[in-house]
Amino acid sequence: MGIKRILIANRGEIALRIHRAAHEMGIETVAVHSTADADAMHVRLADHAVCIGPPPATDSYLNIANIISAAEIAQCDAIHPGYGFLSENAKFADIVEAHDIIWIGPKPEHIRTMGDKIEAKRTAGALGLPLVPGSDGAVSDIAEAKAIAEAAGYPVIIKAASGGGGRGMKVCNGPDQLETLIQQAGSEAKAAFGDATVYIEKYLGNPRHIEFQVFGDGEGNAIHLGERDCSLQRRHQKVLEEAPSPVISTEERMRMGEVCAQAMRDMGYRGAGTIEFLWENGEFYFIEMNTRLQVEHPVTEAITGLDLVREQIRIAEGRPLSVTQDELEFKGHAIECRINAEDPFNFAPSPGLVTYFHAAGGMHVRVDSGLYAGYKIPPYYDSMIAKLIVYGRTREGCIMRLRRALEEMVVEGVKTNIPLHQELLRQDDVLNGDYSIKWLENWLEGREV
Ligand code: MV4
Repeated sequence: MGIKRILIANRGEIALRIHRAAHEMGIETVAVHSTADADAMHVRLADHAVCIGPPPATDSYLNIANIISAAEIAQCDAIHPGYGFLSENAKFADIVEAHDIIWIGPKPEHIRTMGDKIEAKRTAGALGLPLVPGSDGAVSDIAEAKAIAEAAGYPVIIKAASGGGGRGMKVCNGPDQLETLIQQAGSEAKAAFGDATVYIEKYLGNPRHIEFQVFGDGEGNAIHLGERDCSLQRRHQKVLEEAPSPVISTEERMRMGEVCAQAMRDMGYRGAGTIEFLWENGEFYFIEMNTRLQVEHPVTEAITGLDLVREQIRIAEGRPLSVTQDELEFKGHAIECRINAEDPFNFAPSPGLVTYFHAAGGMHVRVDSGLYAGYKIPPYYDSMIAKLIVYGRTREGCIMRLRRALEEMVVEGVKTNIPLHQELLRQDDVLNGDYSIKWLENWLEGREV
């Protein structure tokens, strides 16, 4: 079924990204915005705009009734949720479909399954993905927990079933602390997510975060688009991502990518997905699956040449995947720097008036951003104001071009983390691709300011 008008249930650069794919397909767009975003670029570019509430996201970008009303009033036949906000809310996906509006996303049942980390792990295991050793489901009984931890081997990590994104995790070094930490993790999970369910895994000490991009048509066909390495993180916020991973060989990519794609075929998965692994000593361990488009999807676009948002829209229209696995080629190297309005040393948010903005340009340089001179960055939302995505034939060439692009980029009026990226790209470990999920925080601790 051909989509004619999409409501974009998001803001910032991802709202622009969706608008661009839609317009290139001849599809109209409707922006929604809070009162704080009336002057935002996503509102200016869209064909129509609807105000959905006051600045706090709970009253606007998370307000399901207002968004559905906006879609009905503006006669939209589809909704794209972007990332964050309502993108992984299965109830929202159900409501959208119940209103006979096309949900540009995975089947609600799959969003629900992957939202419960225990269900996600059980499903992934049944589909043949390699798991981190640990409990087969929730732990409640302490004797059972001790046996599981003993079998997995200490240290172990206690995670919340409703968690994700690193919240509510506890590392346990031996049996003496296990009971206390399980109780702590459970009550913190109850307070944060309304669900005290926890599970146990062997704690991996120094892994990399490697994720595979997948796409399914919902009818049993699926492909993988290779991996991204997202190990450079601070407090579970990714700072720089790259594709391909510097540590994965072509053979490993094809083998693991095919395991992921086959799992998606067996599920009948629909739309874009990301299968997250921890990687240590040459082994992959599934941790979570994200049932949405990710912030870092452009590095995959750069090395495959595929427009992932266009692909999402096509699938939502019931059309087949536009490429077969055999037609896909992974070519060259891409790196994304997340540009945040924040202090580059203490990471304090720096909202306010942008007095001057000059985006980088030139060959193989992409800037996804709604920033402009005179724009006032509101304090209510996350601090990411731009993504700089650079492509090169080789990783070395990509890094040289990225350094050049960062030199060109000018943002005045607010502080940004551009100087942090410039410093990062002078570190030998980063240049050599020799980093794990611990690297960035360790380096920041010893950094001279
Ligand atoms: C782990 C782990 C070590 N061992 N699981 C953090 C976010 C959530 N998605 C999973 N996380 C982790 N799970 C086991 N068994 C370490 C982390 C972790 C992490 C993972 C990916 C990227 C950055 C991280 C930073 C700290 C901890």
